[in-house]
Amino acid sequence: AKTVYLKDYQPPAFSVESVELTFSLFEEQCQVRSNLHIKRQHPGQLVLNGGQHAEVLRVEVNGELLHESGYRVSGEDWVIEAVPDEATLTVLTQLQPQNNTTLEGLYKSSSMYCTQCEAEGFRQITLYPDRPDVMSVFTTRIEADKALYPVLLSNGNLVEQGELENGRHFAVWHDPFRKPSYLFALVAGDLQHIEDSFTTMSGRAVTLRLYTEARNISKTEFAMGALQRSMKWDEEAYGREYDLDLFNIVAVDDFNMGAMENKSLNIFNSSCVLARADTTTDAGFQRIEAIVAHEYFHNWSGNRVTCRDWFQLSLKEGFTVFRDSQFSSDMGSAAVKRIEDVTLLRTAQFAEDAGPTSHPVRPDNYMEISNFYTLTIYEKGAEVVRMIHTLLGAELFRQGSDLYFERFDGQAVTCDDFVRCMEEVSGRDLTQFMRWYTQAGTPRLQVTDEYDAATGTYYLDVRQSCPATPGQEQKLPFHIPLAVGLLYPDGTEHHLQGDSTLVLDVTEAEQRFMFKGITQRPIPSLLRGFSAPVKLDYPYSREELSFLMSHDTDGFNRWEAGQRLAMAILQEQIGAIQAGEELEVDPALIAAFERVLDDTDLDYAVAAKVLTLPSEAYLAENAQVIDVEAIHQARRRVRKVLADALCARFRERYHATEPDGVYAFHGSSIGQRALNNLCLGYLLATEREEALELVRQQYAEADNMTDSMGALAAVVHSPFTTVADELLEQFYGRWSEDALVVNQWLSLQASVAGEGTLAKVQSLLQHAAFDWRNPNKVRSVLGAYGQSSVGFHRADGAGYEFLADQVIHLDPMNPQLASRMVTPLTRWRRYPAARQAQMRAALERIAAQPLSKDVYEIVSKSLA
Ligand code: B3K
Ligand code: ZN
Repeated sequence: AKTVYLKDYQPPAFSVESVELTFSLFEEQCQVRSNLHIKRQHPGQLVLNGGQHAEVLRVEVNGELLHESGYRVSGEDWVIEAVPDEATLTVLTQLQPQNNTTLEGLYKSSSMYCTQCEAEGFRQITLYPDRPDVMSVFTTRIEADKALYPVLLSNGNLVEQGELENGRHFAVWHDPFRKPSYLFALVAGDLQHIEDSFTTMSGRAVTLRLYTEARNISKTEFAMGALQRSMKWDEEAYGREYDLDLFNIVAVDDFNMGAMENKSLNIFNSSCVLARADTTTDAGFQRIEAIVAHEYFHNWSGNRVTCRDWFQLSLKEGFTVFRDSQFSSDMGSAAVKRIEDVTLLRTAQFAEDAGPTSHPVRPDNYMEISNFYTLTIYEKGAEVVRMIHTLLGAELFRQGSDLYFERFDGQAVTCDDFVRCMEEVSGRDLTQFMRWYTQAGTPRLQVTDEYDAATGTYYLDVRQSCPATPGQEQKLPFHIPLAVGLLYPDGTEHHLQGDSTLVLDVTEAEQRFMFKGITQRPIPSLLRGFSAPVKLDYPYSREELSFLMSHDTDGFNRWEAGQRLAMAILQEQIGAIQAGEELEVDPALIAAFERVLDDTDLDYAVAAKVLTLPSEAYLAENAQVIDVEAIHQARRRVRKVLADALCARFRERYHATEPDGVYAFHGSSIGQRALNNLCLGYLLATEREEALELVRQQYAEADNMTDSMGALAAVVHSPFTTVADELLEQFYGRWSEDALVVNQWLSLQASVAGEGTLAKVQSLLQHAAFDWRNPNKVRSVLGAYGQSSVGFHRADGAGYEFLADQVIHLDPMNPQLASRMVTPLTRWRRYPAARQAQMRAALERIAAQPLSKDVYEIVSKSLA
């Protein structure tokens, strides 16, 4: 497969001033006629991209059939040799959406047609300069059978509709905003909708519609509210107003990603938009609210201002994730949101950054761009924007974003353009900061300190480094905002330049910071709020961590101190298990947990986070060599010790926080349920029968999915397998008609860390509820299985063999999805030698197959 390089970027020779598309949809085939009005901008050839799903029937230039001598085909691209500087091109293609299982381009999901064009799906519909820096005005005519497809949607405004012969009808949509082809969308189906409205800050009345198949209409209300909240928030927080009279959201069942921000016609994976209290957990609601916001925010950060090329993907994704995380913070608990974001980053993104597919926030090469919709582009990209926000402060950051949107409205730009706006408004030099965009890998900060009582001076010595990553042996120092506070042993805080938190600019490989007027040796609170995506070492004693857990004024760092304490204790247990020794679990952890359980003033949701031990994935990420069994056993053991020691406390807190009345999705009751379910989990970890009774009772009485799932998950992950099987069966019996609930049921079973999981997963693939064509099902089973700890990492290597077989099976159907499923195997270098060999063998077996570009890129990079 060919590699594309950032350094080879050339602006397009031709612009497309406007484009008219006509889709004639029939059951056996669809025809697409496209008229492109092109105009020369630069010297060079006209390149039209094509794809294997679009059969080209005819190409005309200014109404004349294009002769064979007039073009050459290179791969799937058409290079048109002789074309006037201004011309109209007509392209006729034929598609078979019903056979398109890649879910890219135009395809069928259930009974509806829909499109997914980002990044390079539009070329699967028609020949087109399918690159984000070609922006055009689209007019789209759709013709289809009226009975089967009463609803016909595309971007912009509906300008015409009417009847045709043979029971067919048509609709014409016009989008006045210039946009790249990746933002084009079309939907045709038998859909119901709900409607509401939003009045923008300048008084424009916007009609909001949410479309689904009839059976899902009762799950649409929450997303509609989330959309309205997002529209309001973007006006208040960023001054961004919606720009058309209509905004549509459509839910589809078969979708490779979460959702897509097509101009005025967002298309969502049904799992990321449909919600109801009895079918959706609190976490599910929160995720939906965040994704609705994310896609809506793209209207400015992505659509009005888009990316020049796909290397700049984080320009829109990093910024938009940052924006949606600010929104979620404002809607709920800021501390909890930060803890969740950092948890995801430190487990999944750090692991990616330490693996064979590690890449910078702005990559400089790729084979298949679909492989670059990664945690690094999204989550680390958001952290990079967040650091700019920290360095500039909220006010200057807002000025910078205003300047960015104003200056580049209607353009396709780069990450440098974004950062330059931030430099201009602030007068800060962000040249060194740009290394966050170009250097991959997670930097490490090693901090030590010194206190000179005689002069009242305190020193922090900071040393930074960054491991080598593929293609980048040496790293230059990063510009790292390090937020610090200093606490005295009595719990008071030293004020640094009038504030409790000071942001240090770490820019050198080794740097000393000096603080004067320090009256006693302080305990440093470092990297407050996780001010940079780095690994931080400081030789904290367990006493200091316990102290920070109670006294730090930074909510994030109070949680972090608890995590560090638990990590230290878990890591020594792992060591003991490896040495075949018994080691007492440090009572400091029990005491710390007890204090949290006794603190009834502490926010429930925060308490639930503090009482959650670092995950096996996080322990693995922090291990030199990942010993899956030892990690699993150590965490189980510590959990059991905590549960036994604090059993009465957990029972008290469980009963004390009975949720009040009927289910409501709002802050305090979300926290209550989180804490209740956490306590229930610990109670069951004692393995006492009485805990099992509580589980049964909660399961039987629950009026919402959070509590049903809380009970079910607790027992499924426990040794009480008979009860687990009984409840699983009951659950399926109740929900077998609801695919989104069944997916939760599938993934719960596939994620069990146990010997029996492989056999279970094999049987789930044969279950009536499973469907290879539906990515949510595949993710629920294979994706969850890859995360099942000792369930997947079996000593006999059968988990790896199995996953390789499934990837080989899936790749011809859906390369994008197959490529995602390979991820757990790519991390082979982190495991002991025997596992390495087994994982490599599985990868080599995949590599020996004829593969899609997607899977080939991931597998070949992993074996390199
Ligand atoms: N921009 C889309 C991602 C599309 C991925 C295509 N392979 C979703 C989002 O980030 O909002
Ligand atoms: Zn996005």
